[in-house]
Amino acid sequence: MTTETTPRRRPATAPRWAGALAGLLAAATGVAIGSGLAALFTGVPTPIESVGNQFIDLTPAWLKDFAIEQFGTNDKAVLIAGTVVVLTLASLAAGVVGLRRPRIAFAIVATFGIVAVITAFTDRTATAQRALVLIPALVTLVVSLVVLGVLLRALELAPKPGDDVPEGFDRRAFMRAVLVASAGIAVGASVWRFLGSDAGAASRASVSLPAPADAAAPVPAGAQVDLDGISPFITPNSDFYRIDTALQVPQVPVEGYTLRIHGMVDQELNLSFRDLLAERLVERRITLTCVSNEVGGPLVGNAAWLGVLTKDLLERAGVQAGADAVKTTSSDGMTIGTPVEALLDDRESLIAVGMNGEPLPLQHGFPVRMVVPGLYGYVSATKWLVDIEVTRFEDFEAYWTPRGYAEEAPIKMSSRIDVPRSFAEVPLDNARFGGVAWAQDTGIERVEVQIDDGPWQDADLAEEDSINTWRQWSWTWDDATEGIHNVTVRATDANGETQTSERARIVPDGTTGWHSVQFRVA
Ligand SMILES: Nc1nc2c(c(=O)[nH]1)N[C@H]1C(S)=C(S)[C@@H](COP(=O)(O)O)O[C@H]1N2
Ligand SMILES: [Mo]
Repeated sequence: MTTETTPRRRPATAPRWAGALAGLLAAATGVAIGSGLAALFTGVPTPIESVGNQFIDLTPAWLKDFAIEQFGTNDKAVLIAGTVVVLTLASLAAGVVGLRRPRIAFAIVATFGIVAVITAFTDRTATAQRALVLIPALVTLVVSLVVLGVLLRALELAPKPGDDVPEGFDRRAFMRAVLVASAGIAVGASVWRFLGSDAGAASRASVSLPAPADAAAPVPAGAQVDLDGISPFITPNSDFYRIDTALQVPQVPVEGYTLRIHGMVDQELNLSFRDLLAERLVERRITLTCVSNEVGGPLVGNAAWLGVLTKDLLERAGVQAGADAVKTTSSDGMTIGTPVEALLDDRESLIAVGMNGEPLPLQHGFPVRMVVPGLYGYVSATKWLVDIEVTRFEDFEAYWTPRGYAEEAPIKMSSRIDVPRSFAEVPLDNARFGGVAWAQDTGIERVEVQIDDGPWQDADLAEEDSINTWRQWSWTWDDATEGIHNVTVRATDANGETQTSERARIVPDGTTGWHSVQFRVA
């Protein structure tokens, strides 16, 4: 009698595409079900978001500015897409390798799952309980491994009955598992997409803001230059630039919202959203600017903000001697440091609840944010604001400080050409130019333009709204000549300072230099 032995090592393997599919489905099922689960709760990021958030926090300043420059406000979509591409490639590869060496496949998939768990654990944006935040990541890890196991098993080559030559993989078992995994993906993705928590949006829809006790005066008629293509004096909320570290827009319902003011104060204050609305509300137009704005860039906008004067609240709390800073924290764990002086002096810094007549849009900080005239957003404009600690600069580091940015950063005077756009054609008989200039907290006194290497000529200034808002300018080139030309702009503030032509980079405290645009007169 002879003993038949089945070879231990599989002599041949199922086709590579089947292995690749197994890997991909394993990862996709895990991620989809984990994301569906996360979406059901408020303040629980999906595994991909947690990985992205960790990536954002590890991103050095130069890479962040490169990303903003390359992708503008799509930087977040690009980050998510990049994460998905890496995951897809790794899972395809894991599946192919898994045909021969299943352990390596499990190791690859487990590594990604563990990264998801770790990043969920450290995710500063999560506002739900940590245990709840970990569940989607753990589920992603387990589901991916199980699906991988089932699919690879079905791909093992079975011997022909009564023969030791392998017949092929178990096509039926494989197809069954593919169908089950696909159904899991569909369910997870649908829950994530359609049943996701929108607690912030729902809450916002229920908010109605009282009329301000002290409304902003109407915009002076002369503040808006009549010129096609110039930025509107008031930036509509939908066009307002958005910059933050939030991969998923924080959902902060007003129900249960508390703003805590504490630290070096005589009396700690805890204010609900309702308490804030009951304060003396003022409306002020203030031009917000991002430190990452390149010369001539779009990261600046002007809005009417409704809110409580920071001064009113801080004076009530009683700022103690020796405090020089305020550390503010958002619901998503972002921190910002602001000189306490800027919140107490008469520039009228705000704890804002409204933007251009509406509750703050979710992306712009609903329900509460800070707005400080004259300071770049990263040192003043905390969105989704929940905590104000009066302290000293030497006692803390705000989010961007260890990433290479200055601790204090007043907005640098700047001017921008809106018309013409780069390489636009300008009519010979109506060569009009225009744009905006800003020197918040000081005011713009003069704007000059230069054609090619010609003399500097005074532009017409639109009426000033306030020293905290940008000011429009326009200019007509009466003796325009055909051909390609260059226009450059520079501003002078109310102190008589003129913008320097010297180029400064974004890091550590904002750009300088003159904006130039090339165009053709025809
Ligand atoms: N919570 C939070 N607030 C934040 C930021 C952020 O990343 N998180 N970014 C700041 C920066 S860098 C800027 S320029 C302004 C931008 O405000 P906006 O998006 O409403 O234009 O918000 C500031 N407030
Ligand atoms: Mo910014």
